[in-house]
Amino acid sequence: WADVATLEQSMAGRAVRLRGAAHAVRAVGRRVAFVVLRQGTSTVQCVVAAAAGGGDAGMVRLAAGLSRESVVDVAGVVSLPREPVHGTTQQQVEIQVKKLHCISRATPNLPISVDDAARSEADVARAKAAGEQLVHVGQDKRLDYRVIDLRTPANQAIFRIFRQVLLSEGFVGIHTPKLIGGSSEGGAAVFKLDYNGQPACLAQSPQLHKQMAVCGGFERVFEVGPVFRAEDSNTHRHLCEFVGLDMEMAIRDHYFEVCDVVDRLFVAMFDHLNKNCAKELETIDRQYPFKPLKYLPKTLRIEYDEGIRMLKEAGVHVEAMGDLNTEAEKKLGELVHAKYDTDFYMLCRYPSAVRPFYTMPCPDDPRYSNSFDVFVRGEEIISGAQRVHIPELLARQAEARGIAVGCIAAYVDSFRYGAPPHGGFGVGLERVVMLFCGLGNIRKVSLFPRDPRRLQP
Ligand code: ATP
Ligand code: AMO
Repeated sequence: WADVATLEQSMAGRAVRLRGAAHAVRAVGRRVAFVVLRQGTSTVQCVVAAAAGGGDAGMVRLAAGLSRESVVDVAGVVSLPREPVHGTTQQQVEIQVKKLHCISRATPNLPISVDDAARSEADVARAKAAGEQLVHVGQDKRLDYRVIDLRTPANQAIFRIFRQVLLSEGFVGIHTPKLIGGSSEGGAAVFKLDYNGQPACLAQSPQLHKQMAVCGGFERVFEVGPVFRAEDSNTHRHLCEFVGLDMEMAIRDHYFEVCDVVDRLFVAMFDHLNKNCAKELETIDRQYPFKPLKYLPKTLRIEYDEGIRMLKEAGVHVEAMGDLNTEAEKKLGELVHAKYDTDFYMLCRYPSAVRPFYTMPCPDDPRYSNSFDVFVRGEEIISGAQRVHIPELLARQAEARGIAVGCIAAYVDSFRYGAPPHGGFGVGLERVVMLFCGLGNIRKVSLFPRDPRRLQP
């Protein structure tokens, strides 16, 4: 079996077998049919021709009758096209087909076509201005028929990037339970369920268990897994189920050791994407144009107070010692971009009052905390902090926020048996991809999005 993506002109004359989707089918009379075969983001034109004796007329008929998106096998010989191939995803070779089999026939009345779903809004607008009729498929319809929508080149590229790059810094992969006894973040946004007669919920984060793993002697742990949030309103960046990358590590001197991992992980990831995924990024840019992300070799770190000062100077009303709302965060992103020429930065030393109960207060001023958020283009992708490893302080902080210590007793107790100072962070991976590629809506980067209204497909 050969891959469409690796076909090249030097392979001319070689026999290959390919399996792919019939992206387009065109018959020319009864003697020739062209089938554009697609695998992932690549396509190749297959030529099905009847031999002079008419022996292969049946194969031409079969090809001409293929419905789009049917899965087909072809066996044939690589040849050079008569003219250079147009179209950005199509290979500069053709396949002269000797054998053709239809493996799975798609219904001839597809609810949406891949080409229609793949059209950029700019293309549709241009066609409309020129008086042409181009089908535009809205987002809801695309999500209803996600299995077809996922076949668009931009989606294929988005989900190839998604799984890449994890650090090789001695972190151990763990799996924490997703059925837990209560909220892990202290908020109300949990999906409740019945656990054989006990109240339970879907984990809002691996927070408590990743910390307990560090208490269990694993110095550095990470998890990539589902995170459940019963969000009650529709935004472009909230899902009810998303993929979280969480890490937790013992620290020696300062919580900046955790921030240093953010530096190494994300700068390496952005470099890797730009260097090794240029083709995928170009493909995404073709349908959803975006400006390349600006980032510095070492992440810019600004203190919360400095961020507040910048916003106030720009005339933005912000509450002293309060959380930043979405609008203020966006504005700060613009101010930081203008001043420091970066779209990627970290805001440190948040007020303790706006952080979860497990966050370590600053040793020099407990009104502030050893915590940070990281932003891409003015939107949050990461929250992180040093944690409280002193059980008495942890219990006090939980109570002060109205959390019954009885419900998290096992967690608090795990710090009574010797616990190293530690910290970590959580990243929303859909947000990273959405913001790196300037995609504007988290639904575009979630394979099967679960938003406050959508539970299908
Ligand atoms: P997290 O909740 O995980 O910390 P986040 O990005 O949701 O991450 P929040 O601190 O919850 O950040 O919210 C930041 C701001 O985003 C809020 O001040 C609010 O303006 C806005 N926001 C958060 N959740 C919603 C929502 N469900 N609907 C509308 N706006 C929201
Ligand atoms: P937080 O609640 O900020 O922190 O979540 C961490 C990151 O997860 C992403 N995120 C979301 N993505 C999509 N849809 C949502 N509804 C959603 N909510 C959050 C964001 C956010 O930065 N336990 C801490 C992390 C830690 O301190 O280690 C936590 O869960 O990108």
